[in-house]
Amino acid sequence: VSRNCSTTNPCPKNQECVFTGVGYGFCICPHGYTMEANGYCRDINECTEIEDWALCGPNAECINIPGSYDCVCTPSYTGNPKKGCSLINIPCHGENNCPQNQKCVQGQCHCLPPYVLQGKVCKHPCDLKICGQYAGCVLTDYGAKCECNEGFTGNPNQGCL
Ligand SMILES: [Ca+2]
Repeated sequence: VSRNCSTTNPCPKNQECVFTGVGYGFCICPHGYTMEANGYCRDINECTEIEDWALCGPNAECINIPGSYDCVCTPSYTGNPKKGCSLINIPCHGENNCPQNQKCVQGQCHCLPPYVLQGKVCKHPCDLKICGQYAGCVLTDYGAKCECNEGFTGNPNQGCL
Protein backbone atom coordinates (compact mmCIF):
# COMPACT_ATOMS: atom_id res chain seq x y z
CA VAL A 1 0.00 0.00 0.00
CA SER A 2 1.80 3.09 -1.14
CA ARG A 3 1.08 6.50 0.27
CA ASN A 4 0.23 9.56 -1.71
CA CYS A 5 2.68 12.39 -1.63
CA SER A 6 3.01 15.92 -2.89
CA THR A 7 5.50 18.75 -2.84
CA THR A 8 4.10 19.83 0.52
CA ASN A 9 3.41 16.30 1.85
CA PRO A 10 6.64 14.33 1.50
CA CYS A 11 7.04 10.56 1.78
CA PRO A 12 8.14 8.81 4.99
CA LYS A 13 11.84 8.55 5.61
CA ASN A 14 13.76 6.46 3.02
CA GLN A 15 10.92 6.60 0.50
CA GLU A 16 10.80 8.53 -2.72
CA CYS A 17 7.90 10.41 -4.25
CA VAL A 18 7.11 9.50 -7.84
CA PHE A 19 5.21 12.40 -9.30
CA THR A 20 2.27 11.39 -11.45
CA GLY A 21 0.85 14.88 -11.77
CA VAL A 22 1.95 18.43 -11.15
CA GLY A 23 3.25 18.40 -7.60
CA TYR A 24 1.62 15.14 -6.46
CA GLY A 25 2.26 11.41 -6.77
CA PHE A 26 2.83 8.29 -4.70
CA CYS A 27 5.61 6.96 -2.51
CA ILE A 28 7.89 4.13 -3.57
CA CYS A 29 10.60 2.23 -1.77
CA PRO A 30 14.18 2.69 -2.88
CA HIS A 31 15.80 0.11 -5.13
CA GLY A 32 16.37 -3.17 -3.29
CA TYR A 33 13.49 -2.63 -0.87
CA THR A 34 9.93 -3.88 -0.96
CA MET A 35 6.85 -2.28 0.55
CA GLU A 36 5.14 -4.23 3.28
CA ALA A 37 1.40 -4.13 3.90
CA ASN A 38 1.94 -1.56 6.63
CA GLY A 39 3.51 0.84 4.14
CA TYR A 40 7.06 0.47 5.40
CA CYS A 41 9.98 -0.47 3.22
CA ARG A 42 11.80 -3.68 4.01
CA ASP A 43 15.15 -4.74 2.61
CA ILE A 44 14.86 -7.55 0.06
CA ASN A 45 17.09 -10.49 1.01
CA GLU A 46 18.25 -11.18 -2.54
CA CYS A 47 20.15 -14.26 -1.39
CA THR A 48 17.02 -16.09 -0.23
CA GLU A 49 14.17 -14.32 -2.03
CA ILE A 50 15.48 -14.21 -5.58
CA GLU A 51 15.47 -17.58 -7.27
CA ASP A 52 18.33 -16.74 -9.55
CA TRP A 53 21.21 -19.18 -9.71
CA ALA A 54 23.37 -16.58 -11.42
CA LEU A 55 23.27 -14.13 -8.51
CA CYS A 56 26.77 -15.23 -7.51
CA GLY A 57 29.28 -17.30 -9.45
CA PRO A 58 30.43 -20.83 -8.62
CA ASN A 59 32.30 -21.22 -5.31
CA ALA A 60 30.96 -17.90 -4.06
CA GLU A 61 28.51 -17.07 -1.29
CA CYS A 62 25.73 -14.51 -1.34
CA ILE A 63 25.60 -11.96 1.46
CA ASN A 64 22.55 -9.80 2.02
CA ILE A 65 23.21 -6.10 2.62
CA PRO A 66 20.67 -3.27 3.05
CA GLY A 67 19.31 -2.26 -0.34
CA SER A 68 21.51 -4.70 -2.19
CA TYR A 69 23.56 -7.90 -1.88
CA ASP A 70 27.13 -8.91 -2.27
CA CYS A 71 29.05 -12.03 -3.29
CA VAL A 72 32.24 -13.27 -1.67
CA CYS A 73 34.49 -16.14 -2.62
CA THR A 74 34.28 -19.09 -0.22
CA PRO A 75 37.42 -19.73 1.87
CA SER A 76 40.44 -20.95 -0.13
CA TYR A 77 38.92 -19.56 -3.34
CA THR A 78 39.74 -16.38 -5.20
CA GLY A 79 38.49 -14.48 -8.23
CA ASN A 80 35.47 -12.43 -9.19
CA PRO A 81 32.69 -13.71 -6.88
CA LYS A 82 29.92 -12.55 -9.23
CA LYS A 83 31.43 -14.52 -12.10
CA GLY A 84 33.06 -17.38 -10.24
CA CYS A 85 35.92 -18.14 -7.90
CA SER A 86 38.64 -20.69 -8.37
CA LEU A 87 40.82 -22.56 -5.94
CA ILE A 88 43.87 -20.76 -4.66
CA ASN A 89 46.75 -22.96 -5.66
CA ILE A 90 49.12 -23.58 -2.81
CA PRO A 91 52.58 -22.36 -3.76
CA CYS A 92 55.43 -24.75 -3.07
CA HIS A 93 59.20 -24.86 -3.35
CA GLY A 94 60.21 -28.45 -2.77
CA GLU A 95 58.71 -31.91 -3.04
CA ASN A 96 57.62 -31.99 0.58
CA ASN A 97 55.92 -28.63 0.72
CA CYS A 98 52.49 -29.84 -0.39
CA PRO A 99 49.64 -31.46 1.54
CA GLN A 100 49.14 -35.22 1.50
CA ASN A 101 48.67 -36.85 -1.92
CA GLN A 102 50.00 -33.76 -3.71
CA LYS A 103 53.23 -32.92 -5.39
CA CYS A 104 54.97 -29.72 -6.34
CA VAL A 105 54.81 -28.93 -10.07
CA GLN A 106 56.17 -25.62 -11.32
CA GLY A 107 55.79 -23.97 -7.94
CA GLN A 108 52.23 -25.12 -7.25
CA CYS A 109 50.76 -28.13 -5.50
CA HIS A 110 48.87 -30.61 -7.68
CA CYS A 111 47.16 -33.89 -6.90
CA LEU A 112 49.36 -36.92 -7.38
CA PRO A 113 47.83 -39.40 -9.87
CA PRO A 114 45.47 -41.18 -9.45
CA TYR A 115 44.22 -38.67 -6.87
CA VAL A 116 41.80 -36.07 -8.21
CA LEU A 117 40.87 -32.68 -6.89
CA GLN A 118 37.51 -32.75 -5.16
CA GLY A 119 36.61 -29.42 -3.56
CA LYS A 120 39.77 -28.47 -1.74
CA VAL A 121 41.37 -31.85 -1.20
CA CYS A 122 42.87 -34.58 -3.36
CA LYS A 123 40.82 -37.75 -3.25
CA HIS A 124 41.36 -41.25 -4.51
CA PRO A 125 38.86 -41.95 -7.34
CA CYS A 126 37.56 -44.95 -5.38
CA ASP A 127 36.67 -42.65 -2.47
CA LEU A 128 34.17 -40.99 -4.80
CA LYS A 129 32.69 -44.25 -6.09
CA ILE A 130 29.85 -45.97 -4.30
CA CYS A 131 29.59 -49.67 -5.09
CA GLY A 132 26.72 -52.04 -4.34
CA GLN A 133 26.64 -54.82 -1.78
CA TYR A 134 29.38 -57.50 -2.11
CA ALA A 135 31.25 -55.31 -4.57
CA GLY A 136 34.38 -53.24 -4.31
CA CYS A 137 36.11 -50.47 -6.20
CA VAL A 138 39.10 -51.16 -8.40
CA LEU A 139 41.19 -48.63 -10.22
CA THR A 140 41.66 -49.35 -13.92
CA ASP A 141 43.34 -47.45 -16.75
CA TYR A 142 39.94 -45.97 -17.46
CA GLY A 143 39.24 -44.80 -13.95
CA ALA A 144 37.54 -46.21 -10.89
CA LYS A 145 34.99 -48.96 -11.35
CA CYS A 146 33.01 -51.35 -9.20
CA GLU A 147 33.54 -55.10 -9.40
CA CYS A 148 31.73 -57.92 -7.68
CA ASN A 149 33.69 -59.62 -4.91
CA GLU A 150 35.04 -63.10 -5.66
CA GLY A 151 32.21 -65.64 -5.78
CA PHE A 152 29.54 -63.02 -6.37
CA THR A 153 27.88 -61.96 -9.63
CA GLY A 154 25.50 -59.27 -10.72
CA ASN A 155 25.61 -55.55 -11.22
CA PRO A 156 28.45 -54.26 -9.02
CA ASN A 157 26.96 -50.75 -8.97
CA GLN A 158 23.61 -51.99 -7.71
CA GLY A 159 24.69 -54.99 -5.70
CA CYS A 160 26.05 -58.49 -6.29
CA LEU A 161 24.57 -61.83 -5.19
CA1 LIG B 1 19.27 -6.81 0.41
